[in-house]
Amino acid sequence: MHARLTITPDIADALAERRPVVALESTVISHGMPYPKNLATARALEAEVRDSGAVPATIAVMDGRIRIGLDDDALERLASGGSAARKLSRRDLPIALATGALGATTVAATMIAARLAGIAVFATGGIGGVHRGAERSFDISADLDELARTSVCVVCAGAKSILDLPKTLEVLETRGVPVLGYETDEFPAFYSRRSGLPVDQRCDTPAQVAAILRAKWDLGLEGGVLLANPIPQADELDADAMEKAIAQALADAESQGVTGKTITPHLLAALERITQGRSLTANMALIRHNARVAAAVAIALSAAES
Ligand code: PSU
Ligand code: MN
Repeated sequence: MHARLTITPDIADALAERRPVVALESTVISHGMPYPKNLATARALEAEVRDSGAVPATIAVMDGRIRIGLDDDALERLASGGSAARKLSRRDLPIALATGALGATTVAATMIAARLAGIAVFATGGIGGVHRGAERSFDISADLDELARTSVCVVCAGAKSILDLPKTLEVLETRGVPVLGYETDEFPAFYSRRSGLPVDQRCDTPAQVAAILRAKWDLGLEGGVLLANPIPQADELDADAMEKAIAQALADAESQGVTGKTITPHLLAALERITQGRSLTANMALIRHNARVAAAVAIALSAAES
């Protein structure tokens, strides 16, 4: 085991026996949703993974250690603390470990931790990407660089259109990240199933996804694969109404001068207010769906390995 990791016994056993494990991030808990719905969601995600036949591994940083698997106390601490936890991306991990700060891991930092632990599949809600206006702000999430370099399959519901989706897909192409659609030909736009933008390959079964992961990593092509899984139809929000809500949230952030790592949490909270909680309900539904699909992929991958 890596010296900087603390892995719970159930996860360590599963990894040693090459049973399927699914990593889960913690920024969505601390910065993406309000307490106590975030705690309920974190627990529901673990249950989805378990009920689907894999072992959940929620990841965070506490007391100078990367924790792979959080017990009830740790989850509560993270969920109730809100933004008392630092939002950790690649650059922040060493600082949090050395200072002992409480830290929630973003997609980028969760990928790093999962890779160190030997976990190949990770479920989240939405990834960070190229922000609208990035040609002026240079705001491009470190999640994209991480996908380029760290060998983990990330299951998400696409990206919110608070981001510039065509530019996000361009960067993923440049950086060599395969973008797969789960039962879809289109890259989903988080609250909506469609964006009008194509994925590189549609996959209709977990085995098809696993075959692409195997092929990539067999070739020695380091780096992640993005599996985009659309929000379930019943939970989808109206695309035009969301576009208006997003425009309002962006204007609100701009007038308040919000930039850098605080912008994504700020926009998520603004959207929740503007949609009177409907964005939060949709977020909880899609992330649970992603946890189920990630478990199925982890099972297919471990079957292919044995
Ligand atoms: N997008 C969402 N919900 C989230 C995030 C992004 O729809 O919770 C979080 C994830 O943890 C993601 C991070 O990795 O925000 C990206 O932040 P930034 O754009 O600062 O890299
Ligand atoms: Mn950013």
